[in-house]
Amino acid sequence: MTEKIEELLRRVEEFKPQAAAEIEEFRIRMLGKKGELNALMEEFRTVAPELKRELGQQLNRLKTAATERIAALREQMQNTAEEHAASEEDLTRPGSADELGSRHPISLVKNQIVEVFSRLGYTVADGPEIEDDWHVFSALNFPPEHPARDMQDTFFVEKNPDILLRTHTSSIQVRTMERQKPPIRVICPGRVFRNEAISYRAHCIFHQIEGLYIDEGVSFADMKQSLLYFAKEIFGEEARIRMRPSYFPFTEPSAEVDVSCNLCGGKGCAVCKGTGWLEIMGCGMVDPNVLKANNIDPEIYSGFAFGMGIERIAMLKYGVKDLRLYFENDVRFLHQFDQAL
Ligand code: 2U9
Repeated sequence: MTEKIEELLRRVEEFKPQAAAEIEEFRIRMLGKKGELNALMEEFRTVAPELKRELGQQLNRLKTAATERIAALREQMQNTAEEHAASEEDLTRPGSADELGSRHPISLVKNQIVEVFSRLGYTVADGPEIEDDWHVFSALNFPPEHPARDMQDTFFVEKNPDILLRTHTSSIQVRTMERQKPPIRVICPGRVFRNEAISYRAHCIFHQIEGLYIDEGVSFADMKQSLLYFAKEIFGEEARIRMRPSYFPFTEPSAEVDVSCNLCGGKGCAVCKGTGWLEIMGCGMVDPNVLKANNIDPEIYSGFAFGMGIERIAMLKYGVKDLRLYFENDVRFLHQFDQAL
């Protein structure tokens, strides 16, 4: 009988249930009415009186061990089930939405401008940001001593006077003329670099968009009408433009273009500083020297070009007061353009 008790004790210790139902089965088999312990109790009645004391104690130990083990296993099983339930996703909860980004205002305005000119038959051209002197200065009629060629104004790569970061996107048009014969009608957006101190109104990196149209018989009147169309598309149907004489090495004659102030309708306000006009771009008829330098005969062809800072157009369109906001990528600034076109 002692051997049987010891064997049952071992089974109690080694019992490792996988599910709660197995514990209950085990309890019935061990402690139930027709279980192992009761069977031993029956046998106990028939043993010799001198063995009763010792065997009685052994039976009590077995009963206690089985009862305690069953209680401990039940508790353990309960805790595991609770932990499992807590770690499990509640599939009935609403999903957490991924936050959507928005287009950067510079991209928004660039896309709008490209769209306007593509309706006039322009195609988009691209080019490298690291350029050489020819494509940025020489092919564009910059004289050798022009201040833009100075270290003060231009970033040179490893102090090599021939390799530099483009200061305007005009180098893209020069590369277009190398590849393509007139008629040429391109719009060139891109990032440009100038050695300037950073402030609310200037940055060493900014974005330009430039256009070039070369064909036989292209006139100043064509340019004026194209730019008026552009101004109306970007600033509204009531927009008007005016041109003031200016100077650029690559165009002759050259002009600065103003648009009527879209805030006061031209009456004069704080934004247009009482003038009723806002400067938006520069333009001009391509200088014959530029055509010649790019193997285009100025006796046959003429053309116009224009250029504008995208940051400036976006400032005027959206009322952005500080240029630095475009580069900081503060989501509070960027999210204001969620609904913009
Ligand atoms: C070629 C020939 C002519 C591009 C032009 C401007 C006038 C101009 C400035 C506006 C503000 C640059 O961002 S800004 O600082 N640009 O005023 N740009 S005409 O003329 C060209 C370009 C390429 C072959």
